[in-house]
Amino acid sequence: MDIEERLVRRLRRARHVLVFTGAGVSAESGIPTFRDALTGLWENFDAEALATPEAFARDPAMVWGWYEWRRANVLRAQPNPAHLAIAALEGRVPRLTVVTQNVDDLHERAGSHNVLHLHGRMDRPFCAVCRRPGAYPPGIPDEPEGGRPLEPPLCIHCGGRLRPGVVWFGEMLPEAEWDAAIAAAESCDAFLCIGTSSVVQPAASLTTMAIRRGAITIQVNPNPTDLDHSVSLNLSGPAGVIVPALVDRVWGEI
Ligand code: BV8
Ligand code: ZN
Repeated sequence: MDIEERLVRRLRRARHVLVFTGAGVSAESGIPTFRDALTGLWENFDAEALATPEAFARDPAMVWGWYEWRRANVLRAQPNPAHLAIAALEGRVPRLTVVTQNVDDLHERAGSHNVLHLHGRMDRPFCAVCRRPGAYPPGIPDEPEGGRPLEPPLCIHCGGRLRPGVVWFGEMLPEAEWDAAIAAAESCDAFLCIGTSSVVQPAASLTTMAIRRGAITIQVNPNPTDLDHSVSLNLSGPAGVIVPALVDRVWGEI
């Protein structure tokens, strides 16, 4: 991988590396990105409109069906070389913090620990009324391609509807994870921004926090984003190719 030697040296000296990921890091695992056009039952919807408490209140079966279809995709997917390279970093840098906007568990299945999920996790449903945790039946839901409306299960404690364990638009981020992510962005000396369009706030502000404090910031994305001219280095290409090459080049063979 062709990176200036001075940047390689700065990365190797980093005491605290923060890896910040978005939906693009799971793209090569076959998971559509958040802003990829929706398909099937939801093709006339905009993800941002579906991922809201209002949409769930208006049509719980439409929203729950969408998450079940996505959850089936994730259960069938495998971590890709980008997830594996990020997990391999854990043993190679003095301190690593992984912060993700994704609601899948592919970082964990690749071997990463203590991943900070800013937007929740799809595998942790809870009751929309009493907020107690719910549980999915074991196995992969047998969702037809393109999905279907599906009534959410009811809470065993209060009879309320279960909802996906994600943060919807207009909802607050989980406080502990968000506070930890800010602390990491304020203290890291290297920041890898991988596979995100950087349009969703406040998550996207982590990159600008790192830039402001002078950390070396590297963006990995096959497409341009608003951060192209602010980061230290843009590596344009798919995460599954770029991230393993970057980790090998800087921190040794995976
Ligand atoms: C909040 C979980 C405080 C659900 C998600 C009006 C009222 C209220 C709030 C707002 C408002 N106006 C604006 C806001 C703020 C709002 C926001 O940012 N809106 C945006 C759209 C402008 N934010 C919020 O509401 C947040 N809460 O602000 O609370 C508050 C509360 C009340 C009132 C006021 C303020 C909550 C945001 C969380 C939303 N939930 N997900 C679910 O997943 O279903 S966000 C959703 O977007 C996903 O989590 C996704 O991860 C995230 C970010 O998107 P990306 O990950 O970047 O994915 P995207 O598809 O966009 O891009 C993929 C990228 O990958 C692309 O760049 C592509 O080029 C690249 N790529 C593709 N292939 C590859 C690749 N990269 C590498 N390799 C590849 N192979
Ligand atoms: Zn309940």
